Amino acid sequence: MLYVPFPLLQRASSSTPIFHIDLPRTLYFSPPTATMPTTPTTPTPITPWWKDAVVYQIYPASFKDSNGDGLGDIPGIISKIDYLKDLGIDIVWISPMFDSPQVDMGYDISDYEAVYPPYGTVEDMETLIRACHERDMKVILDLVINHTSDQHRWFQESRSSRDNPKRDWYIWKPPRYAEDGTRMPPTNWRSYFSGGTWEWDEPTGEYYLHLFAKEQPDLNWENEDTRNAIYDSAMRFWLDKGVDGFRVDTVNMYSKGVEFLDAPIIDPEFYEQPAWLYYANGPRMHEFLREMNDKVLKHYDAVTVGELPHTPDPKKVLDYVGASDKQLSMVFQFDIVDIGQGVARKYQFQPWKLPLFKGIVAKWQQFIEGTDGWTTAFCENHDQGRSISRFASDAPEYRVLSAKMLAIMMTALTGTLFIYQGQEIGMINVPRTWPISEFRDIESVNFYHSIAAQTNNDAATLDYVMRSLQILGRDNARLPMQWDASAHAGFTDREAGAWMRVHDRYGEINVARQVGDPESTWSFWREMIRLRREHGEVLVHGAFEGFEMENEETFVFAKRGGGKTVVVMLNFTGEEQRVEMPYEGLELRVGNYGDVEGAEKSAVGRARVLRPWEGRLYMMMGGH
Ligand code: TEU
Repeated sequence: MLYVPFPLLQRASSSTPIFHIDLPRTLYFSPPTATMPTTPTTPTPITPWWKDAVVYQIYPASFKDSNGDGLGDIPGIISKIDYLKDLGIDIVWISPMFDSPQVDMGYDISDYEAVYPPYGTVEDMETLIRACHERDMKVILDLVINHTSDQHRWFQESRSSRDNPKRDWYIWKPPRYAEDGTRMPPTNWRSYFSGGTWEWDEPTGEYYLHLFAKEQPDLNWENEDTRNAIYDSAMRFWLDKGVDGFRVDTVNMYSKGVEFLDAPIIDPEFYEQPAWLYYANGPRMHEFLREMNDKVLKHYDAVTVGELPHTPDPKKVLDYVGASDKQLSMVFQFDIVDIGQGVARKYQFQPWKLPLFKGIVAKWQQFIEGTDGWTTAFCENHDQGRSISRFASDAPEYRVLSAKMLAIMMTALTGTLFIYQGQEIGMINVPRTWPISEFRDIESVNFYHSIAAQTNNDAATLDYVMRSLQILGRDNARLPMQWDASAHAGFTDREAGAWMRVHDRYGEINVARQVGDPESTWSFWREMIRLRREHGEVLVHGAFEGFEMENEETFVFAKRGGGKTVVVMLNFTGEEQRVEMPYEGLELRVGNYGDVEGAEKSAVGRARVLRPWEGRLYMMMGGH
């Protein structure tokens, strides 16, 4: 193995930028391809505005605090719009900023038409929307309509009595009784945040359903009045204020079906069992989404990206994203972010090998080929560990290389590209040493305590839980954004610091340090976004082909489209690896080692040697 210390690599890299792209920043449309006839015989379909877009997700609590209370806010976001524009972002997605008791960080909404006061006001949101539109950027919000907060007035009414007109807006069921007369919930379903999905309501003598926290009761989509109220309050209210679409939370769980059956036992140590088979992708799901489009979305040309867990079958995914069926613009299929999760319990980390990862990427790249569906390219969000720590290496000598290697991969993938805040500077997971008391997420904290109770605080089991949380825990993505090396990473002026601990290594990994540095992860992402835009017909829209898919060390794939061919070679190890160039006549355009000229010197025929965590992108104008 050839080991080159990282600082040497940095110095060795050429001082002239490796990119020579200076295109006008016109967005949203693919440039016409070379093969496109000048006088088409059939009308050329216009690419929707959102396909070529690069989306940036903001988690309001952790992005930027403007008023020194330790919590991010909307004026803080507004102050960073130019930062996002500069990076090359087209669409800003704001995670929930609605009024909420914050049991699940705002995914428990008590009023769709109000903003959580510590984040700001509806007027602040209007200013934010305007600020984005003035810069040719779009804004999408989170649409959380599987459930509300138990503090929402709809639920308050629903639980007030069995004959309240809104009783049927939520899912209420009578108890079952065991043979000995013990009261039992209607099913054995496990909620996402540990424990069961049914909460007993003593005053009215029934259980209500909550797939997530007990403070997040599920809405009853079977009731037409409920659906119409959702369309008005959660959707039209904001579309009328100018938002350009939605990321649709848990988009496949609204139709629960009519039968409520016990789930099979796969985790015998608990009564409650994973039950998504019974509540995901239910019988009326597509009907509901068509209705939502027909009644609301189509009147606004709004984009939707649905969150689609528990759906491994490409045919089923296509049922949601076929353009002619007018349901969703695209979805986040979960295979890539589920990597490493346990089957019966999410936070029971399972080691995995690269062919699994490659197979997943290939599958969700290729499933739309020959169809009218569309896909997404993403590997991070607010529910996931950081990609460098999960899929590459966050060791000090490899962190930057890993970040850039993954940036090459992500920006070369077909579909709409989503970047999560901090990904552009290579933020990494929390250190292994952080105890559970530093974690804030209801899912992680509840899981830890449920296992502690069930094992009587068994040290080895809890250590494994902590290891799993350190890799997969949602809090990894929720640490305050690292703006600079000053106190609290420049996220807040509050003396006591942010609402959640900042990462120990913010001094090395922060925006201020990277923005002016042409060798930084941030600059690399920016240039890759520009390259993606310049070659959208192959990078955003091209056909994907994978090579040596069983190889456990490297990932080589090609993209073809618009008369262009691209080959991407990625080394997922800390050692040198030999790979084969699948096509001839390609030129090296980008490399994460920066030495584009030097990198090809060692090439012999088709053989190439990739250095640790090296990523390269080759290109040829003219297809095969
Ligand atoms: O997540 C829904 C979801 O389906 C889960 O996979 C989620 O990723 C979670 O980690 C459960 O293990 C959405 C939001 O993204 C999440 O933040 C919310 O907590 C959840 O809905 C409830 O609204």
